[in-house]
Amino acid sequence: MDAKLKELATLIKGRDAKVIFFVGAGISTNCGIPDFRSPKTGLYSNLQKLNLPFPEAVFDINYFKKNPKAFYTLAEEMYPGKYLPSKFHYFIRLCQEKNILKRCYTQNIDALERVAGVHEDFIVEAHGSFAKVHCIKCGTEMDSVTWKKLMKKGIPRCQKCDSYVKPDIVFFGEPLPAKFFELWEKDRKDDFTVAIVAGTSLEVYPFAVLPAEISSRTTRVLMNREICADFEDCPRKSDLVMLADCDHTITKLVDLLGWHDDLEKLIQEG
Ligand code: CNA
Repeated sequence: MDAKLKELATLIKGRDAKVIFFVGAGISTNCGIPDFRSPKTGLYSNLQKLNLPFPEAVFDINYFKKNPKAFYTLAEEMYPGKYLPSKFHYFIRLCQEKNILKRCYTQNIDALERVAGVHEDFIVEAHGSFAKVHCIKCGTEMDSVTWKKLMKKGIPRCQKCDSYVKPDIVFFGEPLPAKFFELWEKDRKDDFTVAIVAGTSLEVYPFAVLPAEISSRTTRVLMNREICADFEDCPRKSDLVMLADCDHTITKLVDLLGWHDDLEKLIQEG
């Protein structure tokens, strides 16, 4: 691991370095937000109380149309504002401050990249966010203040047609935002210094294929508790696989980069 970290630090310190991130729920577990699939602590193993027919139903659009309660129970838990970013989120911000950040593709809906101060031009929220709320039938937008107020009283309904409303989080069975496809069409043709894949089981498509589509001239890095997807099935000789807590890995990396104080300053400033 140490040799790999040194190699990564050298790449990041190199001339005109550019870093691109592909992240998932694992970068937010240290913030107190459970991921989906970690055994015992993951959301899927804790969803019994919602009486779901299958765990993914909580984010299934057809299930939601009939029974929105499960999603709303979870939405209250995960609504942005309750949690603070992790070291990893602040490392993404630090890359922005050092002018080496190219993009951050995130599957997360917690918006913690934004909270950490990463500019929205760099962020692709592949599975949407809580930022906007729409009626699932007539498409009318509901402002988030009204939505939050209504949520306190029960399941919010459209004030125009009385159907259910939901935030623009991508459910199973719904298309990903156009921004995801537009930017990936450009980014996939580019060479980067490193692509850091972190905190994801890479089980949700189409996001899961992105690491396989990264240019062969870009060094891929996996910072995860477990090996997954293309890193396991089609490993590249240049891959740097670091199986550990991603905040732990980042702590060591910033020390090697000499950026420890810069990162702490960002965290202190919040
Ligand atoms: P997942 O399938 O739950 O996988 C998480 C991965 O992260 C697993 O491989 C874990 O081993 C690993 N992991 C967990 N904690 C750490 C850690 N501290 N350090 C390193 N690795 C860790 O989650 P994915 O993101 O891959 O699945 C995609 C889903 C999850 C998306 O649709 C998200 O919307 C959804 N999700 C998001 C959040 C959030 O916004 N924070 C939370 C839960 C689920």
